[in-house]
Amino acid sequence: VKPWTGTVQLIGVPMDLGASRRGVDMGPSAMRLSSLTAQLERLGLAVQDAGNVPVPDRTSLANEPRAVLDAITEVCIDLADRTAAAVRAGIRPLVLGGDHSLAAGSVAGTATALAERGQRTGLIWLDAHADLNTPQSSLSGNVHGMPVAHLLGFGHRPLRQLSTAIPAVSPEHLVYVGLRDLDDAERAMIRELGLHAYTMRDIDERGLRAVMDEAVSIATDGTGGVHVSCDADWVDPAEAPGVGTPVRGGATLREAHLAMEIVHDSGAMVAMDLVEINPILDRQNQTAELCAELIASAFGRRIL
Ligand code: 4U7
Ligand code: MN
Ligand code: MN
Ligand code: MN
Repeated sequence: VKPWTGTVQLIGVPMDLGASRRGVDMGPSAMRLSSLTAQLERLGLAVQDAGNVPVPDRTSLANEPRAVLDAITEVCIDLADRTAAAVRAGIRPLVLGGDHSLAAGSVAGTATALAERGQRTGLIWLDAHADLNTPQSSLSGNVHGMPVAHLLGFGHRPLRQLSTAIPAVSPEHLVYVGLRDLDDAERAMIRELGLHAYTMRDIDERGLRAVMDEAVSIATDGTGGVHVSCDADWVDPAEAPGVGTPVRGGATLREAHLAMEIVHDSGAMVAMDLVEINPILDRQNQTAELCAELIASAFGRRIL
C-alpha cells in the first residue's frame, strides 16, 4: 500500500452537459484563477495541474437524452482512469467541476484503485441534493441529479459500470450531509436502501460537529479511504451565490469550514471533488474563492 504523498493533482472537468443551466463548464477556470494553488502550496503540498479532461461542446451533440448520457459516460471513463492512476500513485486527486455528473467517473476511479488493494470506498456527499435519480425516475432529465444512483449500481448501464468494483460504492459506505431538496423518488430510494442521510435539520438540531463525526465514522467503517464529493450548493447561497442550482438554507461559512477540518483530521480523505461552481451567477469570483478556502481546510489549513 502506497502512503499518501504530499502531492495534490488538479483535474479540471469543464463539463455542463449534465445541467440545464449553462455556465458550470467555466468552474475549473474560476478555480484556477482563485488562490487555490497558492493556498495548497502554503500548506507544504506539491500541486500538480493535470489540465482538463476533454469534454465535447453541448452544441455538437444531438439534442436527445441518450446522446447526452453517452457523452457524459465518455468523459467519466476518462476521468475514472485519471483518478484511479493518481490514487494508485499515492497522489490525491482534486477534481474541479463542472457539473456533478462527473462524480460518476471520479468516485468510480477511486473505487477501482482501492479495490486493487482489496478495499472498499467510503463516500461523503456534501450537497443540498441527493443526486439519486436514474434516467427513469428523473423529472428534469438532468444527469447531474443522477451520479449517486449510478455509483450504487442503478441507472444507465455504461455509466454504472465504470469501476472494477461493482457497485463502486456500497450503500452502507455512503453518507449524505446537508440535504434540503429531494424529489419523491429520491426520498423513497433513501428509505428503501436505508442510506445514511443527514439533512439540514440534523445539522440545526445536533450541530455540525456531531453530524460530521458520525459521517466520518460511517464512511471509514470497513473502507480503505474516503472520497469527498462537495457540491458548492451545499453551502448557503448567501455565501456561495455562484452555483448551478442554489437552494436557501444551506451550511454557513463556519459550518462548511468545520466540516472540512473534520474531514482533514480523519486522515481518511483519498480524493475530493469540488463541483457545480457557476461563474456566470457569481460575484467577483467569490464562490470560487470560498471553495479554494474550503479545500485548503480539507487539506489541513489551520487557524493556529
Ligand atoms: B446537483 C433535481 F429535480 N433533483 O434531479 C434533479 F430538483 O448536482 C436537482 O446536486 C438535481 O446540483 C441537482 O434535477 C443536481 C431537481
Ligand atoms: Mn446540488
Ligand atoms: Mn450535486
Ligand atoms: Mn447543482
